[in-house]
Amino acid sequence: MAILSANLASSAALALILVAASLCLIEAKQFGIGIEIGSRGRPRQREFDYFNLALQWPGTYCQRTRYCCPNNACCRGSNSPAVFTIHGLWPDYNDGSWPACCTKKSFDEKEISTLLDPLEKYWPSLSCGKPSSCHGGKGSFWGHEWEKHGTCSAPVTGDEYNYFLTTLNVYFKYNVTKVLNEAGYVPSNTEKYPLGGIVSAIQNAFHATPKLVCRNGAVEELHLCFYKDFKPRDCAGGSSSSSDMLFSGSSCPNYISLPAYASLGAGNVESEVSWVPEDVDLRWVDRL
Ligand code: U2P
Repeated sequence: MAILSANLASSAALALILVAASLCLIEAKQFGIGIEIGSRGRPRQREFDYFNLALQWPGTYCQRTRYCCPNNACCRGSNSPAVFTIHGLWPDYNDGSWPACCTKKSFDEKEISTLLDPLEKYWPSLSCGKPSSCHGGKGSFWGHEWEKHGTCSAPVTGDEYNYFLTTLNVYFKYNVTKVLNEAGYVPSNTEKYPLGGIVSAIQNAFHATPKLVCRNGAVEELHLCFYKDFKPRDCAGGSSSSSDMLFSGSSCPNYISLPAYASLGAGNVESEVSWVPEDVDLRWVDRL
């Protein structure tokens, strides 16, 4: 009898622990914390829903450049990029949140040494500032993107080399600059283009709706979204929303500009841009 009641007590305690554990998990999910407990008791990243290929428009970013240094692509003069360049490949959740800094793997530039040419051309930093790394300290733009987003993409994109290679391949396959140029949306410092026209051009080409981010009426970022097999999908949830609904909360007005790169200091004075050594910590000051 004593053994029976001891068994009953321990089963009840076990059931209580299991219920409490599953309640904790539900709560974590509801709050979008994105952390689950793995089989060995270690925190595990909640599976993300889709990829966001974030592109930046140098014509807009470079207008804010106040400091130059060798690795800031805004400072390349006539060789400065005239195409959308890569900001990052971000794993996202459908609720608008995202995981970040998912493993302890630090960035090692040696791992991507064979990709440096295309990375410098199509995934350059547009700033002299050094973004924070996930494990304290400051690092390169690529290091920041890998540690913050690449480590969370790893279940699909694998190691550092494959994260950068995959991102370049998706970028080349879905050439937004070409699509827009062919539809007549060419860089201009005088024209304004209808937001709906730009969105439609991309929808027609890729059969998915992008997200645009503007600053002072100019395109600053354009996001293309993908399922985890890299088939295009809408960036804003729901596939049948009209452009009007999708862009009602957008940072872009109905008519937007796609500024051409203007040599630094043009319109102002060349001396407004000062050159600084590579290792100075500007904390992204020229992006603010
Ligand atoms: O949008 C401002 C910054 O928030 C981060 N962001 C935004 C959307 C998203 O899906 N994922 C994400 O991380 C970006 O931070 P970064 O990668 O530049 O550190 C973005 O710049």
